[in-house]
Amino acid sequence: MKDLVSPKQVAQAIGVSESSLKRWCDQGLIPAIKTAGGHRRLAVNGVLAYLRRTGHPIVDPEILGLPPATTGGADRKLAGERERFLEALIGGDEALCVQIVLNLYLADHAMSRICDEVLASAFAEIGNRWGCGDLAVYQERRSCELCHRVMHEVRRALPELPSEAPIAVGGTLDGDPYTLASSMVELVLRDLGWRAASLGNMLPFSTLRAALCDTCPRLFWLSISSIRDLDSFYEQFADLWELTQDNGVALAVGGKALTEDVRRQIHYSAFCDTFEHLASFARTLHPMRSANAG
Ligand code: B12
Repeated sequence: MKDLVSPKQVAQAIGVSESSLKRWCDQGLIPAIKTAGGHRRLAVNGVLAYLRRTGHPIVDPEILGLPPATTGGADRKLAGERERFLEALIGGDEALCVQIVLNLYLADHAMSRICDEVLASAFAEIGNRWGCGDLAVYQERRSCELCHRVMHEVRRALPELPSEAPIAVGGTLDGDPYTLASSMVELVLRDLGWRAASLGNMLPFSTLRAALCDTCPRLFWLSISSIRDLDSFYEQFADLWELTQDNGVALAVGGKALTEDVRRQIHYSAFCDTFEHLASFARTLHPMRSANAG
């Protein structure tokens, strides 16, 4: 995806006249900056936000640096794209994966639902096929790498956030190699208007406490798919919880390792089975527009 483009390029990419495009910029519908020479330049993520809001289609995505067949506008159903995404992921077709997710985003599906119903659902199936020996280990690993690259591209497509947007940070604990869920949390929250940043994975509690004090978030998240030592986890988690409470920070947790037994031993603000749960919780802290329901 390109960063900045001219009004003429955008007009060609979406099949409208350059004068209409300039009018939309002047009306503030699409954010534009002016170069030193006085020429307008448009950020591609700002253009995509406009296309998402209005459902306007793209006719020549390559001008914007998007994968071919990124058409936007179309009435795309999540269920219809799930299988296509899974096969593209397993086949290692990165451009097709990016295109599928961007088209769902442009069709105004909430990122929480795209992550739950397309991305996470694909990995559940990859786990099943791997468990049955129907998928080579390299295909599973490549799918993880590819999914991270897809999420990186989609994150660039999301609009800039105002400096007053609430902050959210989080990651995974030391001993937990699962990276996908935390990156998805970042996307889901950014789509809801949060300045969310995943701190990465394998983070010792000491550095999580430091991050919490340094970044002053409104929301802190932990994705917990694997716990190395339960006793030390309970002890350190309790300290982290206390720190969140002292600083007025909400603590949202999720992940397979948080069984009912484990959850009974810890305190948190919200446990989320899905990204939709997280979106509902996040909206109670910071209300935002709701995207397409379907
Ligand atoms: C990818 C993967 C790996 C990769 C991860 C790489 C990476 N970069 O992340 C690697 C190679 C590390 C791996 C290793 C192993 N894996 Co593995 N793995 C998977 C797989 C295919 C996908 C997991 C994933 O990331 N899914 C995508 C995320 C988004 O979905 P999710 O974790 O289900 O999260 C959902 C919710 O929990 C929630 N959520 C999660 N975190 C959070 C956080 C917040 C804040 C919120 C709001 C929500 C939320 O959001 C999601 C909503 O749908 C699963 C299959 C499956 N069914 O889960 C197997 C799976 C989990 N692995 C399994 C196994 C057996 C292993 C290994 C033991 C294999 C081995 N012999 O080495 C090791 C163990 C590693 C360890 N220390 O724990 C089994 C677990 C079986 C069990 N019951 O325990 C599974 C289920 C595969 C299977 N069908 O057998 N694995």
